[in-house]
Amino acid sequence: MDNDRFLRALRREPVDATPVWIMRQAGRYLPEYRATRARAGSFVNLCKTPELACEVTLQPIARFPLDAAILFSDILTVPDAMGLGLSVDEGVGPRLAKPVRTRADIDALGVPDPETELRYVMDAVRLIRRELNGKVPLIGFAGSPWTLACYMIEGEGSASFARAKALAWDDPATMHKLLDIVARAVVRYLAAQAAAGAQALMVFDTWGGLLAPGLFREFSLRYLAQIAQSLQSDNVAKSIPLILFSKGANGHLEALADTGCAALGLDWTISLDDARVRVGTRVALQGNLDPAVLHASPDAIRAEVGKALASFGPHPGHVFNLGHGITPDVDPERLGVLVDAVHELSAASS
Ligand code: 1CP
Repeated sequence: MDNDRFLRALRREPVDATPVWIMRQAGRYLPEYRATRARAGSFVNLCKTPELACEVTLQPIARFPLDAAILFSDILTVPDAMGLGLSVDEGVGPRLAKPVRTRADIDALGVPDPETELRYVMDAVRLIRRELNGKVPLIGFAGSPWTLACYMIEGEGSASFARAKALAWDDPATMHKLLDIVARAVVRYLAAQAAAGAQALMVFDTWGGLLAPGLFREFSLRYLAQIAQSLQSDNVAKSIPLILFSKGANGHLEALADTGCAALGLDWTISLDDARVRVGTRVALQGNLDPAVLHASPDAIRAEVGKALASFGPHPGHVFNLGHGITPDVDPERLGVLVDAVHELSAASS
């Protein structure tokens, strides 16, 4: 591995400069991404064609000195493989043709075999590893059971996912049945990505923060812990660092750190020093600038990077990132300013 800063930081080992990667670093803010997506014909085709998924994974790595690549795919490939039918239309967002609404719908679900129904993802992981040729590590990922269940029930994005919450309140046993099968699907999927060559794994619990504390523990945290534990009994995945990102769930950082994961992703509503004091040295931390900082001037971006590095302080175990994904309206040059600032300012202070 030419550059192992990211993996060292996840193990809380000293590094020469703080590693940085960006959620959604391959995406619509890059003209080269928009060109490949147009060639693919649709977002789903892009995900399902390993050569094209590999191409867009590598685009941000070619442009910026990022310290990790993330598999180009989507969390909704798993519901798609479970038979729900994913489409992503320009300007509309993801949609599932056959959402699950009844106990019978949920009883009919099975755990997909990653090397058949999700073979295109495993082929993409193998191809990306070959093309990266040791330049930077590759991150594999999946959605959390709660976040996937939100989309599986609703059939599309939502501000509140009220239909999913209503199922949790009205029929908790059925909700648990759904979360359990999705959790088992996610474990198999992540273990298969590790076997195919992913060098770190991340679980996106994007909608965990929509849940009140009791509901979060019962319907989100429990399944994140189940995933962390199950991966520990997989021969390959047990040695691969796991990052959990529960957006908006800062009230639960200690409990998330106790799941056995290697690192926690943080959104921008908590400072890195507060988070570090709360979780101690149990886990590394990944984050956490407000993505909107990329609309500010280069000077302001550098200043905010400096403040975040100072907030984390001179300790091992920081992976720099935004607190959520980069948005399509960002000028790519601003991301270059951020990445350079992370390396320069952290190297100067270490
Ligand atoms: O039109 C397009 O090109 C589609 C836009 C797009 C992109 C670039 C979607 C549809 N997905 C992706 C890629 C993607 N999705 C990655 C790629 C790797 C990277 O560079 O980071 C990853 C990790 C995801 C994960 C994902 N998909 C999440 C979790 C992370 C997060 O941002 O919170 C979620 C919630 C989704 C669902 C989804 N897929 C696409 C969109 C626009 C959304 C969000 C929909 C909503 O707001 O509910």
